[in-house]
Amino acid sequence: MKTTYLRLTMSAAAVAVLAACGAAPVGSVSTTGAGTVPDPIPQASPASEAGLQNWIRGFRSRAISSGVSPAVYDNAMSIARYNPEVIRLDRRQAEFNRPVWEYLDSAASDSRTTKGRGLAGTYAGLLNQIENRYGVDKYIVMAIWGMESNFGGNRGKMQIIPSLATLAYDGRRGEMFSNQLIAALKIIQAGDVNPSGMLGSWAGAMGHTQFMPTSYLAYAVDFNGDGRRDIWSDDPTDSLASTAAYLKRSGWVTGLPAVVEVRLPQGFNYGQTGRSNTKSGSAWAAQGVRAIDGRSLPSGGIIAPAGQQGPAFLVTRNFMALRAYNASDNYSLGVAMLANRISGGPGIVGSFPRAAGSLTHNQKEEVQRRLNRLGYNVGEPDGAIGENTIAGIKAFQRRIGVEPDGYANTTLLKQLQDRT
Ligand SMILES: [Ca+2]
Repeated sequence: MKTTYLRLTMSAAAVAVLAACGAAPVGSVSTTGAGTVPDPIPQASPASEAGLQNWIRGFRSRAISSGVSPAVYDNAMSIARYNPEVIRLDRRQAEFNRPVWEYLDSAASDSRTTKGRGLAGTYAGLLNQIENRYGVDKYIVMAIWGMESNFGGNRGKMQIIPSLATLAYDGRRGEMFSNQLIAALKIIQAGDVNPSGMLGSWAGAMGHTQFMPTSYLAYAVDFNGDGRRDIWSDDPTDSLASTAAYLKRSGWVTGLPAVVEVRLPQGFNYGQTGRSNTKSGSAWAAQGVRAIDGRSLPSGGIIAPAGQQGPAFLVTRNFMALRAYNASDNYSLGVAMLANRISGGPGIVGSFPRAAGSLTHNQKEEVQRRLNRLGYNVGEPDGAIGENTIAGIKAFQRRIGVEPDGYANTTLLKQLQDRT
């Protein structure tokens, strides 16, 4: 994984699984919000549907020899339909990159932080119980919840069995998805969920923290003791505890920060950067490396994801545990920064080498808020400048008599601030 740029993130547990399989992450998982009503499966060609049904008949003996009962197989696979949408998503060239700061702006945005702080209060008792049981920082668990499904708001509404069957039959990575399909069938067999209620994102990631079926089998827990490991319900209890269990099993060390933002001394040799080039905290300190907040340094490696013009971070063993969840430095950094902000911290203190005049994610949200306040109705602020926002900007620009180029930059923000 390059450190300066990142792929558009897909569900974390899914990436971990794909990485474990030696496959590249496949890009954004588009989900359409939580709920119990699954998205309808689009119409497939008769040949594709017949091909899948034939494949299902052939796959039966393998599933049964893997431990799935014939009755569970036949019942669950009776809802499998060829889903051309998942094939389209799987084949999409989704590796368009964006600068690390844009990713981190979005990961630890004001709106996500505010929502996370509110929910950290709502679920304070539960979060403390989970932290006590697993020894994993509750704000890290909150941050993963925020990153994976916007705190449960985007858990995915596609039926997992049809998606995985389609991907196993016709996907680029049939063997990996075949294994996920067998794992999904075992989850159904264990009685945790029924086939039609097993919903998630297009590539099989499920629940509040987007577990792939194999991750679920390995790590999911029944924290509320009702006999089911239920990551699909609106109640996030089992999902959040399962996430903590996953990190604990991935080597999380209680009380150790995952990331410490540092200031590097003049003349620092950047050849030493890299998460795997670990040194003791005192060895880094002897070179003049200092934590931004002045605390003593733990051992770890130093990463500078935007090079010497940007901020630097000391990353520890717990950063590696986050990478076990999703094998991306930027994802892990985003989780750590969102956790920092939800807990009341400042987020990243250093500044990235942004192009002059460009807006941060939070400033883009501010543009949208101010446009709404002026009556342009650009929708709920999300920091993504889309068609509605551009139309609103142009209308505003026409009103104030400047060139209506629809571009959101610091000049535009200033013009809005002056009028709202
Ligand atoms: Ca439960």
